[in-house]
Amino acid sequence: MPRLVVVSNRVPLPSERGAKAGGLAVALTDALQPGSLWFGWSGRRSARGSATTHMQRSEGVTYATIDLTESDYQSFYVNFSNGALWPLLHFRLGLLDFKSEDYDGYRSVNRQFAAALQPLLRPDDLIWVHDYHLIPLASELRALGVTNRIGFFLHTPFVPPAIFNALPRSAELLANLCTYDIVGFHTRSYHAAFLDCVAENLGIHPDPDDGRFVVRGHAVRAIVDPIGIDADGFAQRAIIAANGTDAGMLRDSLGKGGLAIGVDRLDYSKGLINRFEAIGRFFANYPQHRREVSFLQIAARSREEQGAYQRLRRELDRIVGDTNGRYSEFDWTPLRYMTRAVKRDTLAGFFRLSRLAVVTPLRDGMNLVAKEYVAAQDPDNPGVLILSRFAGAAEELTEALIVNPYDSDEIAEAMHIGLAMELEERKERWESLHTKVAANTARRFSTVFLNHLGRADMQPERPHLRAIS
Ligand code: GDG
Repeated sequence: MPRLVVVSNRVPLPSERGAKAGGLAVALTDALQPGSLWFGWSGRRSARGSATTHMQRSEGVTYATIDLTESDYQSFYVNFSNGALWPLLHFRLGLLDFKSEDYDGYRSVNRQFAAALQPLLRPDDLIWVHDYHLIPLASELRALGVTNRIGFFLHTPFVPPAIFNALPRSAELLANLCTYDIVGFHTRSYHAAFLDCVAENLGIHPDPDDGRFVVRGHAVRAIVDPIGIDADGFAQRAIIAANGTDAGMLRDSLGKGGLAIGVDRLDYSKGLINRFEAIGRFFANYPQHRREVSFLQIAARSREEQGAYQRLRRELDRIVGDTNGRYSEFDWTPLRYMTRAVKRDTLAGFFRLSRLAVVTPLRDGMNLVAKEYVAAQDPDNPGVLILSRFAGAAEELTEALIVNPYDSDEIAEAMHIGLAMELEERKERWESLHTKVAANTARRFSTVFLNHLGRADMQPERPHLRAIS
């Protein structure tokens, strides 16, 4: 069996797990059989940068990491990846900040990744690259003579050509994506947007259903492979944690009132400003819910070095103050807001306690919180999921209350409807949602991707490999 080599910007080292398990680490747990290799950035900045590769083994998996210099970190990670690509891929052209020197840094770090990874590779390794930080990695590996099958999965949305082409150097990035053997997306609409970019920019018209096309003699296949979660495992955590100390303290603090919850990284793509405005509208338009329900928003801080995130935080602080000032009673706070991460088990327990989850990103590749909330519910008394139509998860989770995240009144109304919903309807909706969340697991996600990647060399057109080998 070929060895799996996972490459991602940040490697979740075993020593760092616990407080904050990211979606990627959780989704790949099953795929990472003993013997696999996970390669990427250590999360450290040092003067030596990528000169040394640090090796660590845990439970049979090898973790290989490199450091970045401060200037590479700024240009590659902060500026180009998160200051240009992230807003672009979330339809936020107004926030796109492109500088050619940052793009050069992005290319340079991808070259460093390739140079450090290449000596660790074996001829039959399957290489699976993750996310927008590493779009050029396959091109850089090919330039070093690597002939392995290489797949890429994009965790964000993909955008139509009219948006994609706004990014200077988008043509190079599209060409880079077309050097992978398999390119995976969460949803049919991102897949279609990518194929539209290929059609418009390269003049190649891929079959929209099977996503196969050939660029300069190289066969590429674009696939739809929605990421999932380990629903049973998460449900177990939720059952235990709902009876634990943290959930008990939260329950006590609510008195007779109910709980609504939001959990997101503190990111402008998550629609927090609109959501907080909706919470104000909710208490204004439906005063019968004052005192009856409290909203808990957990928004772990992220990317704090960027101006857009600092401005977002200031604005959220302002709205929380305004909402609580307006509606609080001396013994009731409508909107509880914390910007620290909480433990994953605690989160699972809080989900189980909550009568509503409000998941309203303006754009989101998938959104795992929506799936985790469904998994955590008590089948005999499930809560209601309110979900943005612009989360990838909305393509699957159609029995949620689907809202336009820009419409605060619609979100407020959905909260009212959700709280008033009869048990029978809640159960019906939840059962359909749960069937999907339980079927579309993290294991299925990686198995589907790796099956496609494993078969990639069965495609007839791979002349570049013959030319190199
Ligand atoms: C990207 C894409 C796509 C959140 N706060 C805490 C915490 N979390 C956990 C959640 C969930 C994960 O982090 C977040 O995953 P999301 O999918 O919601 O969002 P992104 O971080 O933006 O992830 C996204 C994903 O990649 C996978 O492809 O779905 O669209 O943007 O698991 O529960 N975990 C803990 N404490 C917190 O405070 N422990």
